[in-house]
Amino acid sequence: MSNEEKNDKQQQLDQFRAYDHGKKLTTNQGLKMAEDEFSLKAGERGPTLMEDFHFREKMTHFDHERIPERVVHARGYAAHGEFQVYESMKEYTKAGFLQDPSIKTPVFVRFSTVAGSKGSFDTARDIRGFATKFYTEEGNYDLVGNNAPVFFVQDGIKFPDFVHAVKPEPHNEMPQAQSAHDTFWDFVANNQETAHAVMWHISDRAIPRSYRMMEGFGVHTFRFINEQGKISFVKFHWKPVLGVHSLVWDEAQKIGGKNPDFHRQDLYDSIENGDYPEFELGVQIIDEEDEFNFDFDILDPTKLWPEEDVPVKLIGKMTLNRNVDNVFAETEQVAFHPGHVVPGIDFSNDPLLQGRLFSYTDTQLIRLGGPNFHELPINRPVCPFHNNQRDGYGRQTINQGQTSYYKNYLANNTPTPASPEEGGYEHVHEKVEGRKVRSRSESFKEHFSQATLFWNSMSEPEKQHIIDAFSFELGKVQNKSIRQQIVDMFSNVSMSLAKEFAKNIGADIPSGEDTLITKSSPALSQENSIKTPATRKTGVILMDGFEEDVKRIIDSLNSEGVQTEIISNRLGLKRGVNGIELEADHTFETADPVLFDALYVAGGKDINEASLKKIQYYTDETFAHYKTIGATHEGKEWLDKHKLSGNSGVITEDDWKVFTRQFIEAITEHRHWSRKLTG
Ligand code: HDD
Repeated sequence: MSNEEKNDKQQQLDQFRAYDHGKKLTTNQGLKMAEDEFSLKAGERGPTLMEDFHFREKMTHFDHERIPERVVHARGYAAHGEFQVYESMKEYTKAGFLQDPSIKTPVFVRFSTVAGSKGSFDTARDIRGFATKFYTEEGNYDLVGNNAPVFFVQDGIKFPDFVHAVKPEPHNEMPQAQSAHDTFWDFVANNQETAHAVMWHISDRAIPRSYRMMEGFGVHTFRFINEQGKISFVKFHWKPVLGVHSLVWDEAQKIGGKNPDFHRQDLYDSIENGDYPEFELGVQIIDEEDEFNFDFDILDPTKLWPEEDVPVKLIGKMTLNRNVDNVFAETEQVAFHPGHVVPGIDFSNDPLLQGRLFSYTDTQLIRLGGPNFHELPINRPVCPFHNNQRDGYGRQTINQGQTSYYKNYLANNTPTPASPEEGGYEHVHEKVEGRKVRSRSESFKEHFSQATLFWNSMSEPEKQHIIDAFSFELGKVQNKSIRQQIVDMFSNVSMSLAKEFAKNIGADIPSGEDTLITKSSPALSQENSIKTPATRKTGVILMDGFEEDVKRIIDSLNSEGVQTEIISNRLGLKRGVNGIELEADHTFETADPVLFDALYVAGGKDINEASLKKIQYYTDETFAHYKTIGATHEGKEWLDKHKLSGNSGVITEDDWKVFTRQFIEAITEHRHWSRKLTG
C-alpha cells in the first residue's frame, strides 16, 4: 500500500512500526551484541556474573512481558478498517464523521467473548463483544457494543455480581468459558431482570459461525444532537453484509477442541484473502417528544426497540481490510470506553451506561499500568490533542513550555477550551431534578414481555435449539432447587418452553397456559437473515484417480466465492485421470468435518477400507450438523453405503453443471433443518 493510499491512522502507526528482519541484534540501548546464546560466566562451567547487562536486560524484559488480561472480554481478536457514511446525517447529528460520504474514517474493531480467559476457546456459548473505535477528526469515538441488543442487568452496580456469577466458580476455578454451572443460573433465577438477555444467550446468537456473520448493537439508548440543538434518542446497530449465521451446539463444542482459534482464524484469513468483512451501520431514532410513547422505558437496557416499530435506517458501511501487525501492541493494548464520544453524540440516563462511564478508564489504569494509555499508538487520536495533563508512568509526549495549568497569563490562557461553535463538546443541557435514591424505577420492573417477544419470533428449529440449550445448561447445574427456579422463572416467558426443558432436567413440570403476549418481531429470527454462499468453506474429499469433472466443479465453486480445501489420506499431489493434479490441503486427521460449512465427496479410484471409515465419519458428522453434502463419481457409492443419498441437502446429480448449481443452492441454505436424524 502506498503512503497516499494509507488512511491517517495507518500513516500514524507507520511511525511506530519496526521491522527487525535482516538487522543486527542490539540491546535496548542500541548496543550491538556479539553473542546472544550464552550468559557471561566466571569460567565455562562457572556461575553467571552480575555484570552481564545483556542477560539482565533480556531476562527482566521477559519477566515483565505479561499484563493483566481484561476482567471480561479477555479473549478477543481485532482488525483495522474504514467507515463511510452513505449520506449526511446532519438532520439528526452534527457528528463530523457522519456528515460527508466522501470521507473514510479509520476504525479498529475488537471482537471478543465475555466470560472466558485469554487462552480459552472461540466457540463457547457466550455473548460476543463488538467494540469499534472510530478515529475521527474530532477525536476518538468508541461504540462498545455486543452481539445482543440487551444486557443481563439494569444498573452498573450489579455488573461485578453478574460477572462473578458467570466466571469460573472461585473455590475450584471451573468451568472455563461456560455459563453451564450453578452460580450463573443461581444469579439468573434470583435476578429476574436477566430474563431477556438470557433468551439471547441461550439462543443460536451465542454460538456465531463467524465474527463476520453476527450483528452488533450499541445496546444503550444514546442521544443524537444536531447543529440546531435538536435532540433525538438513538440506538446503534451493525448489520453484517453476509447475514447472521450460527453453528450448531455439538459443532461449537467440538470446534473448541479441533480449532480453539476458529473465529480469529476466520477473521484473519478472510482479510488476508481479500474477502473483507463488511458491516452496515444502522440507527433507530426516536424523537425526544416520543420518549414516553412506548410500552417499555426506552432507557431500560433489557429492552430492545422492535425493528418493525422503529425501523433501522442503514447509514453507512464499515469494511475491515487490514490485520494487525502485532496482537499485543494493537489488539491487547487497545482501550475502549463508551465515554469516548464526539460532538453530536451524548449519553442517556440508562443506569447501566452511567456505570460503564466510570468503569472503563478505571480498568485501563490497572491493565495498561497508568494514565498514559492514550499515548499508545493504537489509542492515539489522529487529530491533535492538547491539555494540561502531565507526567505519569511511561509518559511519551514531551510537553514544551512553562505552564501546565489553566487559567494562566504566561501562555495567554492556552490551551483554551473551545466553544461549541469551534467544535467544543457540550453535554446536553438536560434539566434533572430528583431525590437521591437507590432504587429501581417503576418503569424498569417488567422483565418478561420482551423475552416472550424473542421466543415468539423464533422459527421452529431456533425454538428447538433454545429448548436443547436450556436442557444442556441446566443439566450441568448440580443444585436441583436452582433448576426448578429457572423452570418457574421461564414459565413467565413461555409455558411451552418451560414445560419442554423441565422434562429433560428432572424438574417439576409447570402447569398453566402460555402468556397472552403473541407479538413477534421477524427481524429477530436468523431464518430471515441474508443467505449467501460467499466465503462458505467446503471440504473436498478426493483420492488418487479422481475424474476430470471434479476439477471443473471445484473451479466453478471457487468462481462463485465458495472456498474449497482438499482433504485426502495423505498430503501432497493427488493424481486424477488425464494427468490432472490437485494438491491436498489436509489429511483426514489434520482437518475435521466441524471445520467446514459443506462437504463435497468427489471420489477417486484409490480407496481402501481405512479411508472409507474416515469418509464415513466426515459424512455422518456433516449430515448430523444439517450441512450440505455433495457427491459425484465414486463419492456417490461411498455415500450410498451410509444411506445418506436422497435426503434434503444431499446432492448427487450426475451432470457436473447441474450438480454444481444445486450444490451451491444447497450451500446457500447453510443448514437443512428438515433433515430427519436417526439414532
Ligand atoms: Fe463492558 C469490556 C461491552 C456492560 C465494564 N465491555 C467490554 C468490552 C465490550 C464491552 C465489547 C471489550 C472491549 C474490548 O474489546 O477491549 N459492556 C459491554 C456492553 C455492555 C457492557 C455492550 C452493556 C450494555 N461493561 C458493562 C458494565 C460495566 C462494564 C455495566 C461496568 C460497570 N467492560 C467493562 C470493563 C471492561 C469491559 C470491566 C473490561 C476490559 C475493558 O473494559 O477495557 O471495564
